[in-house]
Amino acid sequence: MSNSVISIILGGGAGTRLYPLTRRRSKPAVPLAGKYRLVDIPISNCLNAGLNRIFVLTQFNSASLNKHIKNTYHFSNFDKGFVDILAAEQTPDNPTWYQGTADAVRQCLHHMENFEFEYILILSGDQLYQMDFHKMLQQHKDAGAEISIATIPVSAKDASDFGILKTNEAGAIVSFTEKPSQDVLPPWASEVSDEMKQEGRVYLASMGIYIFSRKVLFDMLHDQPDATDFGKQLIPYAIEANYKVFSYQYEGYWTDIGNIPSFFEANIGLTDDIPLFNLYDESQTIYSRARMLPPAKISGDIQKTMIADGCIILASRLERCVIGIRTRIGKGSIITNSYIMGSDYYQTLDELNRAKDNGLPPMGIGEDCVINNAIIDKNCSIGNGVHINGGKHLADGDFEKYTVKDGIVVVKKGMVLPDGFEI
Ligand code: ADQ
Ligand code: ADP
Repeated sequence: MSNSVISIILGGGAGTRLYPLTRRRSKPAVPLAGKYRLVDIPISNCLNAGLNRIFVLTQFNSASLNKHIKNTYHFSNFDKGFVDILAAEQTPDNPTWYQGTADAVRQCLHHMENFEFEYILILSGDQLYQMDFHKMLQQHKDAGAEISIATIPVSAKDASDFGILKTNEAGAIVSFTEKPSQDVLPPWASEVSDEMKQEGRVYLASMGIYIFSRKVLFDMLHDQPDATDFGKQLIPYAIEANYKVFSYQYEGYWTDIGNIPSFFEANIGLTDDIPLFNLYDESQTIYSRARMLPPAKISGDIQKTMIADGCIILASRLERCVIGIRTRIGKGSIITNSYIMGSDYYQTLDELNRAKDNGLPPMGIGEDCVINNAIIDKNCSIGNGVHINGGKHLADGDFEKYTVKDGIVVVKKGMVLPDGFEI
């Protein structure tokens, strides 16, 4: 099957929804679950289905993304696999900047022309899920589809965030509306399983995961030069023009992680007793960079917390936290409901002494800190006795060292919060 499919991962537009995590890096490179990056999710889903020819389309060519891809995904000379980044390098005013999802794919088609393949699988770069693309491709072939869209039932509350569609008995999509407002929703309800009905999930939403037969995609992108987005223009056009567009219905765990609240929830959700997203399933491995770090060394009262390799933790208490690689936490600190991303390197003794001489705290989290409802980006130096109390009582805002979004405090990468700093 791998010879018949090319996969494209849409790695993100301007990246404003995940700001400030995307301040200095492209969205696919945002660290996830303590040791992964966002792009590892769609890439792993592809690799687990035997699809190993992958392009990642991104608006920014960040050093961290390049380095991560280069150091993580190696293929033998014999199986022709690759993960290649295709970045639009110009500014938003420049016409060659990707104008939208369909435009991004259109601008990159020439990179694909010379490959042998029959199908293109198009994926979003900001979703958390484990899906078997094998089954979707099989259904695409069996149904004689030209386009397949993965769909999932959602509730009325969520429906306005998605492309909503209706199918006939054969599963062919007969109508589609991108992000309908709440007042026009009711007629868009579909027949769904009893389980979904009980949960009020009666609207079939596009997951933004598409399979196109090769010629159909090339023809459509060529014939519709003004179509810049799949959801807004190309998919509605395909249905209107009577292309064979089918729904592939999925009912497993799938969530958007494209904004700060959903990204935060998805990470903290991993600390549940039985998380909805299973990192421990060997048949659906999530791949990431092998880093050769030492085991984590831990003291303290640790409840429902994931701790990555290379951490040194002396905290008083950690609860519902995700602690990323190489995190150092000092004595007496209490951290709850927080994602600490960790560090890219360990400071040397020289660096530590220099920081001390300059009155700066070492990298990591100091002693006697209290942190709740926060994301601490990588390489931050949090001094002793720092208090960060995130929650709905805080108004949204963007400050020099941190941003508040929906009550979640995000400390920007590499920031220094001096002893006693309070948020
Ligand atoms: P959205 O997610 O709102 O809806 P969009 O903003 O187009 O659609 O993003 C889709 C994916 O493409 C995201 O991963 C995004 O980061 C990436 N992307 C956006 N612009 C890009 C660009 N210029 N270059 C590269 N990548 C870019 C879509 C569909 C809906 C569907 C939802 C499901 O339009 O119909 O319901 O996905 O999440
Ligand atoms: P991010 O993970 O936040 O996207 P990057 O990967 O772009 O960050 O940048 C951090 C990189 O810097 C890491 O890959 C790390 O190997 C490298 N690095 C190593 N040593 C140092 C150092 N002493 N100071 C800064 N960066 C370092």
